[in-house]
Amino acid sequence: MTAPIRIALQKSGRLSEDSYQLFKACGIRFDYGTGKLKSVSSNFPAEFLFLRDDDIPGYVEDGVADLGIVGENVAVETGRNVSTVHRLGFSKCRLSIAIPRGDAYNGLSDLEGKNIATSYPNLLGTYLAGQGIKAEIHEISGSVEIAPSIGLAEAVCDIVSSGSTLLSNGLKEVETIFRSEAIMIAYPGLVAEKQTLLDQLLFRINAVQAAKN
Ligand code: PRT
Ligand code: ZN
Repeated sequence: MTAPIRIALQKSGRLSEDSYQLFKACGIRFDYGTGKLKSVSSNFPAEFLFLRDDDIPGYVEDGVADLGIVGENVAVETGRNVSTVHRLGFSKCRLSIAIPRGDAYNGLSDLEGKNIATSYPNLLGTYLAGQGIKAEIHEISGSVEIAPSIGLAEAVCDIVSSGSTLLSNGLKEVETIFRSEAIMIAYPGLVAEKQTLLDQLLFRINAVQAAKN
């Protein structure tokens, strides 16, 4: 019997519902939202692990999970060695630099020497280095948008979707450095049997996406 393909999904957050709905649309049934950390599909050789999104690239790099769904922002930031096998088109957002609404902004050189708070030090560092800008990157794990108002930083670099969080914190978006959506990642060394299951899964996902468009 073929070993099931192991798929890591976000337990609870902005990726969870759309990830579940994607498998449902593919006709793959499993228990979801029961608080369990693992669920086995009743009609496809797959088992699902429910994890924090930040941990998913590491599980997939190590081969503990064969596949995972994460935001591309998280996949790139963690720098793990995983393959991107499909772009899923949901959880779209951007990573942007924002500054206090009242501050003047004439271009990237205005960020030179500034202290920028972010949870994405690698993505921001790579971007600034590519643009030849030297700034201080202050890594914080959450509530990045309040950093300027409490004097912790002069700018922020955070995920933006509607823009309302920036607005309500008195900030304005000045540079978009990365555009993201949910992606499916895979362990780069999948054995042939698992690759066959992945191919079957991707065939169904493509059909679901084609039917939507
Ligand atoms: O608990 P766990 O660690 O699993 O989840 P998490 O809290 O780290 O992540 P979660 O569920 O918030 O986000 C998962 C993924 O969804 C992110 O990595 C992005 O790829 C994507 N995504 C899409 C977003 C947003 N939209 C989003 N709006 N991630 C975060 N936000 C936050 C942002 O950080 C900011 O605080 O929402 C706020 C901005 O939203 P707007 O609409 O006010 O601009
Ligand atoms: Zn997270």
